Amino acid sequence: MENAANKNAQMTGTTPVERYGALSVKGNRLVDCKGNAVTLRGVSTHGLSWYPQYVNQESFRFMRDEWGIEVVRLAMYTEEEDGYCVGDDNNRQVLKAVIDKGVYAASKLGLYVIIDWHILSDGNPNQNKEQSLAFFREMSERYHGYTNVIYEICNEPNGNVDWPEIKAYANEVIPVIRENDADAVILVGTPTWSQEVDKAQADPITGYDNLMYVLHFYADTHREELRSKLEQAHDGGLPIFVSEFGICDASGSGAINVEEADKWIELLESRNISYIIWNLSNKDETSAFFKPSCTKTEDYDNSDLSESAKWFIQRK
Ligand code: IDC
Repeated sequence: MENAANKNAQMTGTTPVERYGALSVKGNRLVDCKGNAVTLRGVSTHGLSWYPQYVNQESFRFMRDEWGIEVVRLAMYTEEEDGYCVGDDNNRQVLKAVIDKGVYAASKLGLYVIIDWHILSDGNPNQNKEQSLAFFREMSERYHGYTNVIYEICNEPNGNVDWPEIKAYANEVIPVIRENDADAVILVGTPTWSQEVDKAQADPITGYDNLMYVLHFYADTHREELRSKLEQAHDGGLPIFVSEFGICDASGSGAINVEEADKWIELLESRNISYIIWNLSNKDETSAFFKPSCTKTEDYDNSDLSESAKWFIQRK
């Protein structure tokens, strides 16, 4: 990461959390504890049930020091692959232990960390709302003292669900988090796989501080049209956080499109919009950071990395 913040970090030896402190939202910007706009750049795990091995302190340390990563997103599927809402209580304990390990590692290293309720095939967040309420109650009780924790309450609403239903869901989950944690940044997904930020901008959630709205893109699928949707919503005052993107197509695989990806990053950087790339795994798909042949979970070499990973490390 050849940007000023990272060079500064290398010179001063400070961590992201030492540099920015407690984050909040001012207007359409994420800001640091001094009120200055901050752009976080980071990586998302794959599903925590699928690829828990990448959630470890040495992996995070390497990514912070060698790649300049400032935030890690812990993607916990709710339905797919032993998701939180489909397995038994033992499965839920296992997943929470991975989250705990991730939050602890990030905190030791001064990284920001996102706890992501990763709805996907369960496109309507209300489908597992009771479990979500219980989960975020527990998470916010546990981590309210951690200034580096960010909550993402619904990855990608999709299918037969529109903004009013998502908003109603958010209006139940947010107060549960706020009972324990008055200030943490909370990310809210938007309709159509977190693309319709225009709908949130037209009818934002009121009564709470430090909310941001999520936009996701996969650069070979989502191009100018989605960029202009982002620009309009952002110009209209909506605080936006790109908590997941890929430079391949929306399947998470296929050819990577560097030209479109560069246009996206230029736009995000120009507006101080934070962005997190999908995904930390060695799955045989182009969005995965590691080649299938790489089984390391720390101390990565350049030759272990996919084209997506190499692009990101250079570009961000
Ligand atoms: C993909 C994974 C893939 C997995 C699939 C289904 O890359 O290995 O089999 O999910 O669980 C999203 C989702 C994210 C998807 C990703 C790529 O948030 O879970 O991951 N994607 O399809 N939204 C748009 C794309």
